[in-house]
Amino acid sequence: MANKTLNNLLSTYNRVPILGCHDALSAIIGENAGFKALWASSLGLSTVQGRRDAGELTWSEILNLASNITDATDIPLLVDGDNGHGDYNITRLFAVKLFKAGVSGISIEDQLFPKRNSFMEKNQELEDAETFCGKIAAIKDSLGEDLTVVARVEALVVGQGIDVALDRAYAYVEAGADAIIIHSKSSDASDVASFVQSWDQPNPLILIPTSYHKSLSQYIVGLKVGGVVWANQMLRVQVTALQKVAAELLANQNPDTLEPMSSLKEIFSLVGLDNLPIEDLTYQRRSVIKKNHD
Ligand code: SPV
Ligand code: MG
Repeated sequence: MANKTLNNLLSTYNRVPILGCHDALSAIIGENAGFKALWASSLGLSTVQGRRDAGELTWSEILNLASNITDATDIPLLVDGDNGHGDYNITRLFAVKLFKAGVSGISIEDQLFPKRNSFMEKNQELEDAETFCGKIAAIKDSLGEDLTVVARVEALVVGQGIDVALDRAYAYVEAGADAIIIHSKSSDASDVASFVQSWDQPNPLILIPTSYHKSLSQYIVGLKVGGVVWANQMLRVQVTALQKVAAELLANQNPDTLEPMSSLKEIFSLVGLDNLPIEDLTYQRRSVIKKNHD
């Protein structure tokens, strides 16, 4: 068992909803809404930096972005660590730094460097299982129970079958993975559902139903799943909203047409700016207690 809080959540097999966030603000909003865990999406983190989800953010940039999230929230953060951003040594270093930044878990996926977003047209290549197992073991040997290691299986994404996916998942658990993400870019959830039905290990499974959420509903009852990551809906809705605002402001120069819109008071309260006046009173000129020196 690794990071207890995240593992406890996943081990209830309650299909814990995990919110994909892309910065501290989206993470705060998720926590306030009641989510019990967060996913720092590589797609989200990259896109809000104007980068492509193809390994263009370095691991140290991701570390900084992830620490903005852990500083701002109190619920467990699972960081999408792509393929570890290098060999076992770099992957381990990245994981150790994430742990020190307050991250609860890292997900690494069995794609060759440089990674490509799973939804890109061209299939990416898988890393050989032995090399990938070395990355898992290196993290576990350094961090043991402190960090949850989630191994993400991309076999279905590249068109390999359930048997390959299962073989890989068993090997990753043997190497020390605490949980498995079985990913798919299909709109049909049947392969993912078969994988879940065949899985006989205690290590929880996590799903990311970006493309197959509609189809999943017919299988989900009875599926033993630890967590469900809603990876990029916050990002996508934000983009639509921002595009609409930009177009309307340019066209109308009238913010009233944008209502409902968060008040400044609400913006202040999201990050605690409204606490500052009382903090100013307490700390800005702290009264000095005079000692009696006689
Ligand atoms: C991410 O959020 O970056 C993911 C999930 O890896 S997905 O984009 O759905 O593959
Ligand atoms: Mg990703």
